[in-house]
Amino acid sequence: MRPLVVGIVNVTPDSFSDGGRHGTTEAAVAHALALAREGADVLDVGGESTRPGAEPVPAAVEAERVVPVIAALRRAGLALPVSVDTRKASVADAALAAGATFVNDVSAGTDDPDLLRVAARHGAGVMLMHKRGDPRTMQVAPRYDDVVEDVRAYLVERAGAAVAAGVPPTRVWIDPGLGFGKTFAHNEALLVHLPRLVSAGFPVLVGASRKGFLGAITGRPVEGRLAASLACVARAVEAGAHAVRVHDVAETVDLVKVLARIRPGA
Ligand code: PMM
Repeated sequence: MRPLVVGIVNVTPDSFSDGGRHGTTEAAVAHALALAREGADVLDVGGESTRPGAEPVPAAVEAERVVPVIAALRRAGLALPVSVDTRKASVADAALAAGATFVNDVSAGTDDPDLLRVAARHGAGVMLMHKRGDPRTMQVAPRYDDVVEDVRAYLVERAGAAVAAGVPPTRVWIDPGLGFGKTFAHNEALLVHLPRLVSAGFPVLVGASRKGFLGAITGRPVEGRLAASLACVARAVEAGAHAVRVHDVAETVDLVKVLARIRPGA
């Protein structure tokens, strides 16, 4: 099976890679529908930037950004699964009521103790990401004993918490959280050893799209990192990832379609 392509719909004025161009509901909806036409399997709608250095957003502001977008997508007849990228139970609750089917939480249910229960009550899936610290401070000298083992153990523990809260195990995805409290070397190690995360037994989601470590390798600014991002998608596919979270949906869909045909055993 080819991995799922999760298209990123940032509804934030300060998103690092689209600079707020989709800051209005209408623009975000149009962008989301375009990603659906390009072949996205899931749309991930987020109203709080979690890039390094970003300030937290109040729940009411975040909900005002994402809920109208999700509601409008359902009104437009969108049938794809939609995830809401939030760390807050109240935002998740409103987004799920408006038609989202997954909660993508970069804090893996640790920032808000109610979030996993809210997801379970709605029958939603969860995407649980590893991060170290919060966006304001996470890139200050992150250290691990063994980054791959630390991330794997954390995600297995958090997946257990989601299952204990009532989320069906097949709907619990885990994500190494590239760029979240990690040096460039940590990100590279997590990609090299991705099969160890896959062997944990939960579907693995990988988000490398346009991230800073790709700029460090290639010397390119955010808008020039498509090929670098696709290289990470190819690595994620090879390692057995279940899904990839990307900005460039059309190119990623082409890549995974072709790879699915030309790999040994395809
Ligand atoms: N990265 C960002 C935001 N949310 N969620 C998951 N599950 N995994 C990620 O890697 C991830 C995320 C930051 O990137 P963006 O600002 O381009 O969305």
